[in-house]
Amino acid sequence: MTQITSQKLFARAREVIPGGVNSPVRAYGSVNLDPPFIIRGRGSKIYDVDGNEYIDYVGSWGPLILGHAHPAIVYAVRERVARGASFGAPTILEIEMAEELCEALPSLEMVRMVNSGTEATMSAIRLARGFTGRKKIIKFAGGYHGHVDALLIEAGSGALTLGVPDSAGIPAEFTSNTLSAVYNDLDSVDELLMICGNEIAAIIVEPVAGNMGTIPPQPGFLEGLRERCIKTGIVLIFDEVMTGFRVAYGGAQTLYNIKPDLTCLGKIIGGGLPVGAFGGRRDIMEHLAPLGEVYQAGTLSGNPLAMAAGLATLRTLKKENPYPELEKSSAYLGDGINTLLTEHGIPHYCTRVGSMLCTYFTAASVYNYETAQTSDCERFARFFASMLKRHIYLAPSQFEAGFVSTVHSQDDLDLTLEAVKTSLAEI
Ligand code: HOZ
Repeated sequence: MTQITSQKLFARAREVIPGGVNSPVRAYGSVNLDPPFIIRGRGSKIYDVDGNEYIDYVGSWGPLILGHAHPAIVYAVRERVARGASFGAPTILEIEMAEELCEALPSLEMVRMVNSGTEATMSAIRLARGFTGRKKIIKFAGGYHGHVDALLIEAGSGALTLGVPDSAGIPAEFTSNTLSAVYNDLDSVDELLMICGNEIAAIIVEPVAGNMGTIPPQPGFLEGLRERCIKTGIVLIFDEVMTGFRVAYGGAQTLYNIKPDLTCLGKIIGGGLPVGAFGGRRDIMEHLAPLGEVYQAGTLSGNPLAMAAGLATLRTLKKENPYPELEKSSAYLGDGINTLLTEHGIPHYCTRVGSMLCTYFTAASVYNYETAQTSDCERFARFFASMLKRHIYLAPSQFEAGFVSTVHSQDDLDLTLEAVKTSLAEI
């Protein structure tokens, strides 16, 4: 019998899937390796077809704050699927989800479910345009809000990793109303407002930038955006796809005490199933069809399986309030990595907000797109390979965040730091 290996599967995948993957970063191009094919996950660990066990800090790129195959989520999904996977009709679960979200996030008065973060940001932008009657939007360089045509301008995440921040296939007309400002730089926003402030429908921002590594907002930045939007009638959109229920139960808006007008959510609220949501001020949300004139729809929106998995996750988080513990374990890991890098004399800049963290291989302080790009990506690739060899599974890109979950044990963290120590000696 021929042995199944990741290498063979990758070759087979490349025949029928472009690049062998369904999302570019997974191809491991920027770390010059072939990706392991994952067969299962449990708790803090994932397992590949080659028989390796890894301590996982990707957590499906954020949603798995409770780890893999959490019993409450497994139970909820099993129980739901046996009663039908999708109806394309209203269900109680959607109301329960909307109520949970509105209760958790101070700025949410109404919410609409969708199937991905991309759909959430795309729909929020359309709604902001419909509400204000204005065309232009501002995003930030290195910000990534999914692969929406109008938002793939100086984009982070996979686009930044692959060095193609502006995608082919998007006519210039589609992005001509998208303006790019500098993250953590209110002057850059003011310059745009001065030129065309009254044409701007929305400012969309990740309150903690999580797609150019992890970059916290500097004091005053989010407050400054809030003030300017109030003054000019611009809709402030927080993209909390990553930060929602991650940096605090109520998201970054609770952590920093700022109320956006609209919020985009995803990841954790689906407990590992495909999901997204956008919501906010009632007077804005009421412009959505069928109440209003802004059209938005989807057969699988509010899908019972995603709602069940998401509700199980949110209720577990609410009941157990793991955030103080998560802060401690993430600080232990983040500080440990920082100390080891200093001891090895390797230029670095470590960032962390709660259980999101990043290590940049640079001597510069990192606070925006330009400074993130000073990182030595070759050194990151060597570090990544060395960690993977030691069974630590990190995001295969310098420009993605790492995620600590509630089930990473002290042993996991110590083994990880041990692996960091050995890896640093090799790079
Ligand atoms: N760009 C995604 C994370 N920021 C990666 C998605 C994936 O490959 O699953």
